[in-house]
Parts: sequence; C-alpha cells; structure tokens
Amino acid sequence: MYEDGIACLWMRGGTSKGAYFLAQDLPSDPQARNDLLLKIMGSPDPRQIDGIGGADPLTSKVAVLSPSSRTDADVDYLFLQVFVDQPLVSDAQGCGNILAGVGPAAIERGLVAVTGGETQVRIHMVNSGEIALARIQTPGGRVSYTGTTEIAGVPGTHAAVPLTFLNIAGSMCGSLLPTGNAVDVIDSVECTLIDNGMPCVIMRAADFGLSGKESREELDAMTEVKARIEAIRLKAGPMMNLGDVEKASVPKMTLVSAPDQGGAIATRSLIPHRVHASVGVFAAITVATATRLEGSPAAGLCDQPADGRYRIEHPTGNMEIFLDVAEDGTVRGAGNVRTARKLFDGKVFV
Ligand code: NQM
Repeated sequence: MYEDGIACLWMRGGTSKGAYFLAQDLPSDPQARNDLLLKIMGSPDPRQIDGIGGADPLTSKVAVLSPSSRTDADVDYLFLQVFVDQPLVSDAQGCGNILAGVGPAAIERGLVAVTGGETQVRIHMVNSGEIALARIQTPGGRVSYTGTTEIAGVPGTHAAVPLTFLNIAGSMCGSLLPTGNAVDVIDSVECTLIDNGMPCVIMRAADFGLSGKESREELDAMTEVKARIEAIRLKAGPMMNLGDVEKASVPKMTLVSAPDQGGAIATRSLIPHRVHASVGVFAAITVATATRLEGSPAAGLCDQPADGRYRIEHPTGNMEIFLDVAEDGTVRGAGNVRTARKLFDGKVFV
C-alpha cells in the first residue's frame, strides 16, 4: 500500500529530531498509524537499524500536522513518541522541542501562508488541547533556518524560533498539582507531582545519594537508582490522573540540585527511562514553576531570578525559559527560544 513511499520531512526541533508528516498521508486509524510509525522508525530495536530513528528517545519522535480544527489556531500538531526498544507509540505527552519545527514544517508544506519577514504561527497542540505561538523567520517568502541564535545541546547558530504559551497548567493531568499538594512522599522521597505543560515528578538528587551534576552516561549506568525512580514513577502515575504509566512516556522524573553554573536550578531528567541529554521545554517550564511552590524540593534549591527568566541547568548547558507570573503568584504564561532545521525532505519507505 505504501510502495511509493510516504512524504516525510526530517527535522531537528530544538534538541530533538523527528519525522514530520501530514495527517492525510498517514492511516487515520490510530493503531494502523502507530504500527506504520514503528516500522518507519525501526522499533522495537535498541539500534533502530531497520528504520530512520536515531536509537535514542530524543531522535525517535513524530509530528503529525493537519489544517487546524480550531478557529484560534493555524495548524494542528499531534506529537507521538515512538519508543525505541518497545513496540509502543504514545500520545500521552507533548514535546516543546519538536514543536519548534512545527511552524517551519507547516509553512514548507503549505498549511500556513507566509505573512512577511516574520510569520506568526498559532499551533494547536492536540495532545494537550492548548495553543502555542511560534514566530518563524520568513524573509523573501520562505522559511529561513540560518541565524545567530545558539541553544545549549546544538552546535552552531540558527534562526531563532521564539515560542510562547498560555494556560498550559494541567496539560495532561487536569490541574497544575493533580494531588492538590506541593509535596507528596512516595517511598520516603519528597516529590512534587506537577504539570505545567509536562507531567513531572520533581525530587532532590541528594535524596538518591547523588550530586545532581552527574553526566547523562553516568546516571544512565546507575541501574539501582533508576529502579528506585521507576518504582516511584509507577506509584505517581495514578496519583497524577495518568492511570497505569508502565507503558507511558510520562511522568518525566526530574532530579534537582542547587545551581552551579549561574542558573536558577540544576536538573537531570529521566524521560522516563533514559536520562535527557539536556531538558525538555515543557519539563523546564514545569521545573521553574515548581521552584515557586513553598516548601517543595525545587523551591529549597532554587536561586530565584528577579525577572522571571529562569536558566535551567542540564547535562549539556542550560535552557532559558520565561515565566509570566501574575500578581497573585500564579504562572499565567511561559516562553522559550528554540531553533529548528530542515534536514531532509523526501519519502520514507516501509
Ligand atoms: O518537555 C523529551 C524533548 C522532550 C520533551 C522528553 C520536550 C518538552 O526534549 O517539552 O521537549 O521529555 O521526552 O524533545
């Protein structure tokens, strides 16, 4: 049925890479679509040798684009995490890194028209039902990927893709604090169960005997620590209204420690079984939001910035995110600058 291949844009979005498709080119039945995506990525296989996935959760991602079903958006974006070594495809989370490529991809595919030197794209994030605004550089009527913006975890400089979000609290959990508490204790560890764009469990690295400054590889090799964290995750899932999360990519498990690079707080984020090479966009926003909860593990370790610009330290540098805090202290909006790049436009075969 797909002998002639399937139109596919392979793009870097922020610190991730993924395959961007038009919904019309994929099966409409979710199970048939997921089976096809597993074949395209080469999953399940730790090396993804028979597919285009990069053998890492950060490079085994999919964006499905379609004309927007909503009047307040220009394009619909469904994010799908294709597991590397399990036959699973999950829509239980969004992805702020792959989101950075959505505006460019929507313009490349003719879903959104260029409106000048910069084109604003309103993106309906189907996973959460929320809206993001992306500003894409479009000089001369086409997307420009070149520019002077550097983001940690990506070599070189590229065109900035500023992203802004409103009302992302409770994106997948229904509310910012699904248990109603700033701190819950699971397996004797103090945790903040929180979702400001990404369901996260935030814990002190020190409570696992860690400095929180370990490298991705060091932490990934700590099987006992990871087993303890997974046990907490499986208990946190139902508490966060996520149900049984054994086969889900959420919640993300984020270890925090005091900053040592001039940032607000340091993170090591499990997504959820491998350690993130940097940190997710929505995960960083969620951590920053958690630092504002009195008595929480993150609050006690944070060097609060006066201007709402949080530099979230991670294994390969830091990610700056912006929180728009209302007078009553609630976080009403957030922002981040990413870059994206078109790597390949063609047809993928299964
Ligand atoms: O939190 C990886 C990534 C992500 C998610 C993951 C992300 C976000 O960096 O918004 O971007 O947490 O699985 O691509």
